[in-house]
Amino acid sequence: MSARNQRDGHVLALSGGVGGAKLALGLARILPPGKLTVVANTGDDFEHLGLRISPDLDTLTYALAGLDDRERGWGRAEETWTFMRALTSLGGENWFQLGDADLALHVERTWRLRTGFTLTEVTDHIRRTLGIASRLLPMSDDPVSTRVETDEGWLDFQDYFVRRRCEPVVRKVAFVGAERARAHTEMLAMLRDPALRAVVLCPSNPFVSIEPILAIMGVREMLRDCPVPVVAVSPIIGGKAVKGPTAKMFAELGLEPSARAVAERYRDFLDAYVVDEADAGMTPPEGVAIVPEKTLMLSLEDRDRVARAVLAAADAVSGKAPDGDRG
Ligand code: FO1
Repeated sequence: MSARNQRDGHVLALSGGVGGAKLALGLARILPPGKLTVVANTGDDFEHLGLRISPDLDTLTYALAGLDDRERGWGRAEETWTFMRALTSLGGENWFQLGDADLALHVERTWRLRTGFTLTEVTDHIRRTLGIASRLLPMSDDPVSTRVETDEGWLDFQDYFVRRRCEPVVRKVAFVGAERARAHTEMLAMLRDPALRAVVLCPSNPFVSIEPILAIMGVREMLRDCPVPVVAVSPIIGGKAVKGPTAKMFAELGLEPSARAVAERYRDFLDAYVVDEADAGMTPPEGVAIVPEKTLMLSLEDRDRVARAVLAAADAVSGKAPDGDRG
């Protein structure tokens, strides 16, 4: 089959970690196997205790493999913590929790990267061994590091997010390396492929999960010229971020923490915007269709429902009648 046919009806999703992974799983569950490619933010990646850690790729991997810890939102279910206890007793840095099974993933990735595999190759190897049908790609194989300027100076993202628990006041967010990084070729090819069904922005933090992807050369421009519908799900419900520091960051960056404020940041390429019913009354940016839905995703059924609403919104924009088997 030519690449074009293979991509007929294919969906490309852009995602960060926790919130985005819920929708990515919903999309994977309702689409035919292999019809979903998820591009993950790698701005959160960092080296810790000599290990190469890619938190958003990990969260997406575990969610798509059904191995994720639903309460925590990150890391593996049924985890044990012998390594962390032993590390602590050795006086090691224990602010970043690494479960025993999770540790195996970081060791395997670090070893494979060190022997010369790319992050794309390592990610593909891991998702295949875990039986994940969807493709999972880093936004780039080049390093991009999200850093936040706070009232205590510049901090690496995990330092701010985990070690300091988002307490410092954020003034600016920067994506170091984004201007030099090469966007993943698969992502670029998909962004200009009219055979695609939709491009989906998952409900992740716009500042530190979605915008690192958009900051890479060419990505935002290609989204603007995308030949297929671009649909986003709001990460904010009724002025409160579902999880994580999104609403606090909005306030500290002087932006109203609302579904509308997020839509404004995507207005130059967005076709449709799935918002919670609590935000159904918002005035959309010019040319953006608003789709009210119950967007809080706690159960698997919630994930499926929101995924269906996203695809229905995309089909409505492209005027495709959603036939049965299209999920
Ligand atoms: N988040 C935390 O709040 N505390 C942790 O100790 C922690 C450990 C961790 C280990 C592996 C991993 O893949 C993710 C982990 N996360 C932890 C989550 C991670 O920091 C965030 O999910 C993303 O960076 C933000 O999207």
